[in-house]
Amino acid sequence: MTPDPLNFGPDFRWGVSTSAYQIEGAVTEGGRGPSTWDTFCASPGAVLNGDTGEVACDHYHRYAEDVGLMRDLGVDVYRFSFSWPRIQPSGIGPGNADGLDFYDRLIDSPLTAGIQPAPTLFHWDTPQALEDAGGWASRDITGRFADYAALLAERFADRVPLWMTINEPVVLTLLGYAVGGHAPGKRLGFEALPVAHHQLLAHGRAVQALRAGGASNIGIASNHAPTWSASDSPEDVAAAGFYDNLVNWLFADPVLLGRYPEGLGEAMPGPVAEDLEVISTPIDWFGLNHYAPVRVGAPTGNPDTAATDGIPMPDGLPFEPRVLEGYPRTDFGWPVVPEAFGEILQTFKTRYGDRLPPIYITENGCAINDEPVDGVVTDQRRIDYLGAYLRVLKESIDNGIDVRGYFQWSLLDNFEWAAGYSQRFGLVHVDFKTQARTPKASYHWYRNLIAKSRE
Ligand code: PNW
Repeated sequence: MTPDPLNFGPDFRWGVSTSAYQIEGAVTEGGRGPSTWDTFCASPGAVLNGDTGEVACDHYHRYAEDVGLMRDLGVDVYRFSFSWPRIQPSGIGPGNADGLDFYDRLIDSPLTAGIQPAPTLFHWDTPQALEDAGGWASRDITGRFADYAALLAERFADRVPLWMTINEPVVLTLLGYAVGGHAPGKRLGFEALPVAHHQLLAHGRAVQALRAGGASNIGIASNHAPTWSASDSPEDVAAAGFYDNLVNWLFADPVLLGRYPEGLGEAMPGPVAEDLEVISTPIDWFGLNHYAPVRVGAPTGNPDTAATDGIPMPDGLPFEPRVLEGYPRTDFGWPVVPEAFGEILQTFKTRYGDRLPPIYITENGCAINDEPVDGVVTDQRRIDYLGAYLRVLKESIDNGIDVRGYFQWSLLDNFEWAAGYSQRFGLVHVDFKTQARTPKASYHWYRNLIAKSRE
């Protein structure tokens, strides 16, 4: 009998991921302060159809039902994020009692169901008051973030077995501050590079504060994908190499090697050498979010082949993302390229060698927007996607890459940032009018896969 290519064995940990602003709603309840995403959503034209996270999946009130869905799914771990403005409404000072109480419930409820809570400290919803004081462009926020981490450790370290500091610092840097497609909507171009440094420093300071407060098993959730050069020409290869440094190694090298890729450290503010010591504070595991590879060439300005997702780019960039032809696409238009998942894992192993801690896949998934028909959501294309990506993951593990767990993005259809509710990443369909939850075919498929791995 051939072994089941999707049997990961009994020790592999299965999970689902969510984030606070994308699912909680209740943005004015329990003393929560405003976040940059509340502000961004209120700005006309910023989010598709004027959608906002005001209600989202109403997870703030319906978390118990959602934990029930996870229990029936059989996952080992639930990745969610703390909303910083629920804990500290203006990003500073003592913890807000109602906010802390909510996260007590969100931690205790999975634990009671046999699921380990795995919170991320920050998934892009910066307290607006901190943004008004300079946000991630200002070094001050790193001290605020360390205080916030200390407060969380003090309250939750006894019950949280797995921690993540920051989600996808590259996306906040580039979309939030360089090109403005995400909150806070700044268009600083390369002047946004300090935002990367401050998030990395905040990460390092938070690792230290969490440990000092008794927390252990700490990682980061950083997204990475291969950069493919548009051709073998020296111009394209150089452009792709620059882009690769900017989106991948700018964020992983400082954490894992204590240095910036060539040419990028010079752009950073502060005592960079000392900061790198803090940034490279050892972590226990590296969380990798993976979606799709990017093809990049030298600038041509040809609008037919340049791919910018409709976001106007700053002038004079030394690279140009290109449309990646020849692959199926998700409903969001992202190419489906399972072999790129294996490639980025292998690249991490080669690049970091002994410095690479165990990996968790902290996000992977796809927007497939099937709606219920007679109460049934037959999202076969999501099953095909997950099957193909998980096969590649299993091969990578068999080839010696130390991956300990996988979190599918996402449990629920949710607020997909600038795309609003138009893109559905969930294993569970959410009717945003009634809040009815309907597990999709992919939910039943994932449940079966988890159960079989444990046999
Ligand atoms: C991640 N890109 O965002 C986030 O962590 C999630 O909150 C989000 O819902 C999920 O992926 C799906 O989008 C990304 O441009 C945003 O390559 C943009 C990119 C990748 C991930």
